[in-house]
Amino acid sequence: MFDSIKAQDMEIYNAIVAECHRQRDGIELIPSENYVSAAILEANGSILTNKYSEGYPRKRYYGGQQNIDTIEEIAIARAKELFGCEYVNVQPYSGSPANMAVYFALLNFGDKVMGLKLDHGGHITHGLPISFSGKAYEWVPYLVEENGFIDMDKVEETALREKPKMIVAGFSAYPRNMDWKRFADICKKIGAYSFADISHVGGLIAAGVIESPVPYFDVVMTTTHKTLRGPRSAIIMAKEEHGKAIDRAVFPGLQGGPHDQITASKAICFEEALRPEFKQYGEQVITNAKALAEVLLRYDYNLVSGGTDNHLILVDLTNKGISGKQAQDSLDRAEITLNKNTVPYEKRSPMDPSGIRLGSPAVTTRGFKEKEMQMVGEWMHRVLSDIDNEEVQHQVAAEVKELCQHFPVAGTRV
Ligand code: DSN
Repeated sequence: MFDSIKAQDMEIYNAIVAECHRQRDGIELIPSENYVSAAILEANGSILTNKYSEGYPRKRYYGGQQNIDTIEEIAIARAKELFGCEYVNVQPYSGSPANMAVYFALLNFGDKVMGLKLDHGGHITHGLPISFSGKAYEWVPYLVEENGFIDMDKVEETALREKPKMIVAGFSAYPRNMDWKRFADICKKIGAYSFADISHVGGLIAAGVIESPVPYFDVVMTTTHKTLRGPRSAIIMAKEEHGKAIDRAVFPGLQGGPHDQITASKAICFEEALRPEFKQYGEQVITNAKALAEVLLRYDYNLVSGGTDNHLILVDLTNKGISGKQAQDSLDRAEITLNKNTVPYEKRSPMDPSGIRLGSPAVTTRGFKEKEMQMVGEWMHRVLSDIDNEEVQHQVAAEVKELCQHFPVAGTRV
């Protein structure tokens, strides 16, 4: 593999090979990451990257679109079948630009929007003051309670008082199910747009293992590379009446030519997610997250909200006397990758926060089941309870590598 790169550019070749080894030999617990199939890798690296195709199928600006139109139409049809949506735009480059397109389509600058506060599990694009979203719109945050759950009565109270033009229901670090119907009902009550950002749980919704907001919401956005296990990208789904505004916002409003190699990869990803095996995958992702949560609870780790309903776990390490950064760094040396994360009512800084965020999508793809998740929990505890002990870290790394040999990852054999 990578023979042409090797012949031409040893520096990049060496870095790719090292990354293959890292992905192959280590345990990936970042809940927004996953391993794509060999077919998706091939489409991603194909000559489709050479083409420009501004516009939409049958309505393009440049010539030579016969194959690109076919690919985009297939991607649209499969996304509609997978999520049961009326309309879909498959061109957004990724989650943040997709959210920008939704706001650009339906809001005016300065409009009031409600979103889950970032350190309570939200996302940068849900109104963080230093992001485009925070600068372009007026945000009223909603929060999780001290128990880690969103109180929907409080969300409703805030919405009735503030009358936002849109409510964003979605998260990047909330381990519990969201009450989609209640969010949509609140929006109806005040005449606000309902917008669900399901990036983290898009694959679990596609698999039918957690409830979908699509029937209730005006607009739903998902990235395609997290639990959905496709290429790095996003799609925007909506009720038919919003389709034109969203199309115009994506192109020419915000983007130029779509990345056609990614559109093809998305089409392949949707077909994979339509298979019965993907439902089993979704079920196992949740079972695995719960199995890991159980081990951590047994060792007295403080899980935000006390556990998980989905693929992710948020741990507040304050009672362990270590920070999220210390935990991330030590586990990195043990070949267990996760990310430091702020926790609700955070008292530390985002670069050295109190928590870690971890999850099961990637390890489930490579075949881990409950037994392996228990081993992961035990390894994590060994490292975290002797945080500076490099010998323990190296010992765990060796055991991790041995286990990983039995669970191959597509595209990493070099
Ligand atoms: N970076 C993504 C995550 O890890 O959740 C969100 O954009």
